[in-house]
Amino acid sequence: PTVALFVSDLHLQASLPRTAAAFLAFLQTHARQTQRLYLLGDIFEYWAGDDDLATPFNQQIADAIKAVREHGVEIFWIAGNRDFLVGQGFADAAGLALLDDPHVVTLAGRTLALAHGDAQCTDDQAYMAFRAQVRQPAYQQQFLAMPLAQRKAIIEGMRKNSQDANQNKSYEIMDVNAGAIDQLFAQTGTDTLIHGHTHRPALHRLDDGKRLRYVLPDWEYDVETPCGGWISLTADGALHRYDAAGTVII
Ligand code: OKV
Ligand code: MN
Repeated sequence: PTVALFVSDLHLQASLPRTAAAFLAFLQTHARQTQRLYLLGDIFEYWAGDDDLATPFNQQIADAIKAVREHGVEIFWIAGNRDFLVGQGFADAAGLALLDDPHVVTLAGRTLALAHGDAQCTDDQAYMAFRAQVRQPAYQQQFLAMPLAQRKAIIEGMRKNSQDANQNKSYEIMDVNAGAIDQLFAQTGTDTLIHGHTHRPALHRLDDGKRLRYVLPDWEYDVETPCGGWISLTADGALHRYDAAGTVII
């Protein structure tokens, strides 16, 4: 059994059933053979509030995660930029623990910094402003006080606007900023970082290999060439990247 598995950016939604099926299959197999499962953000395409557990699709995902917890696996969650409204209601329903971003943990003798990755995309100033606003407790309180249907309509409207806006953004500004990554290493006192968000899966060796930045893949199975995968930490302290087929990449 592995010590920990890390996944992110599944973007689960009822309209993409193959991706959901791939995640449910992952929960039935690989996720049960690890001590800890870390869900590092954007597991859902968006989250409108914990009362959206009333939607059968969302409840099904929560139930499937909870079943893994009941199998003995400890499960941890860092919010993404789409599902940051997940609260204690969902955490209880799914049997998982909410973590701050970034989170530092030592496992198998290895100290890791874990993050979603959006907070390091500092070149996208419009996004950083939006992020600062929607992460405010007062904003969230006001938002969550609205009826669920209205919240969903607002998010759908933002999604449409952002799809139009992102077409005009360069590929570069939607990646992490090197200085923000340096700052994260300095602030956490770590030399290994795992994050997602950018959809550019990779292992970056920085400072002559002194520092490692692992980037998780997004999951897309409702397309001709599916993508996905995860990172594992084994008892010897080794990190490995796996692709959608469960084949080790490195
Ligand atoms: C995704 C990005 C927009 C980058 C909003 C509650 C709020 C969810 C949301 C709205 C926005 C995600 C879900 C989107 C990614 C952008 C802009 C740049 C760099 C709320 C819950 F605010 F109403 F409370 N959102 N969207 N960006 O349009 O898909 O990642 S999004
Ligand atoms: Mn993201």
